[in-house]
Amino acid sequence: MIEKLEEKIYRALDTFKIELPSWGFANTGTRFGKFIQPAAAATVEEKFSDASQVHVLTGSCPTIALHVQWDLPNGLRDVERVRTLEQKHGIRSGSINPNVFQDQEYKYGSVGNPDPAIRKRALSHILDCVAIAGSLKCRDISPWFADGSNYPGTQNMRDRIAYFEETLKEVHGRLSPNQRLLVEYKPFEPAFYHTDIADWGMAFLLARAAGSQAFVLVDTGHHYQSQNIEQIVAWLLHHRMIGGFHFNDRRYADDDLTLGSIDPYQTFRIFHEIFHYSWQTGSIADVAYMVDQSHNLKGKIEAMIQTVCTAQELYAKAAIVDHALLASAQQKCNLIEAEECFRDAFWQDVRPVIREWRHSHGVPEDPLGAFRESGYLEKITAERRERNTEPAASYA
Ligand code: RM4
Ligand code: MN
Ligand code: MN
Repeated sequence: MIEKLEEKIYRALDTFKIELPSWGFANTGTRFGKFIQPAAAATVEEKFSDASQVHVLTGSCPTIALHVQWDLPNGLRDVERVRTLEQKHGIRSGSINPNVFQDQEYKYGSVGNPDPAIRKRALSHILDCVAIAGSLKCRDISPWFADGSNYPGTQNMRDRIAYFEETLKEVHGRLSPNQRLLVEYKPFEPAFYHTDIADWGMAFLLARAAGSQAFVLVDTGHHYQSQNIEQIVAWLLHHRMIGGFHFNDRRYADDDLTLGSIDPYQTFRIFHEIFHYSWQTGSIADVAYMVDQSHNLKGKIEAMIQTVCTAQELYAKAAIVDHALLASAQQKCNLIEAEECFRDAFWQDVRPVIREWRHSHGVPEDPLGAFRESGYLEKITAERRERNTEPAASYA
């Protein structure tokens, strides 16, 4: 029995890759202020360097998500530089994130803006992102739209749906056959009355309208309180419309807290849906696992290592659910048996097996401890301290 669990965990972790966000290594904060960290990354080179530390120590984070405006401010002209960084730091560029929420022009929206010139500007930026993704050989273009309005009656919501459909179709038309468009939703913030893509249903319909290479991206922090996220995942799996995740945890809103710090059972339940789907259908769900967290109080690299380790633990727990037993208990409506089978996996201490797995893959058994001993933090603190006295222009 023990042997079998180990095998399941090894198999699961062997293929579990987690993408890190470049913006998670930079100085960020709340709208009330930023607490500057002397070791924060300010350049794309520093972001690559920090992300590569997490990969070296965990062996599970071979890609870094890039925000074009922050990381490739000169667009395609910065691609060569990024390629050099990929080589130098041994990690690749992952999802390419357009940024159509920060410029003054986007005050009343980007793709949903009533002004056709601004919609065009947003489209052209997203198309640049498709081209950047193409030349960096990245599969996913992952836009998040801040579009919405703050007061009832001030915008035509139906018109804006049509604008989104139109633009996303155009973007989709430029994808190469291996690329995907991931449509992310968020219920509110920065818009506080209506948000154009507020939930998974809207994202689903827009992705459908865009074309067959468009899928939904689930950011775990982008839901109302107590929403059943695993049920959303189940629906998206059923329709083969799930493209990926932005992982983080939340207590109140889009809090960007460390995954599993508030509700690890939630993450376990999401992973379970994915494993159970694979077990039942015999097909692996093609899901991109990405972190979307900005830690403004915790040390950024340490928090990322913590996140990756937590994700691995919860993924491993979901991998050891006895699917056959669970399915038969569900079929017979043996509620206690089903629930205990489920809970049993969640409460297993998988950490000793994960430590062995790490050992067998030549990475430190304790990535956080190894990071603390590596001296990397002291080195970058000394190098970056002087420059990091003012907040950088990043709002993640
Ligand atoms: C948003 C959203 C996006 C991320 C930005 C920076 O809240 O989660 O995925 O790109 O933040
Ligand atoms: Mn996100
Ligand atoms: Mn978010």
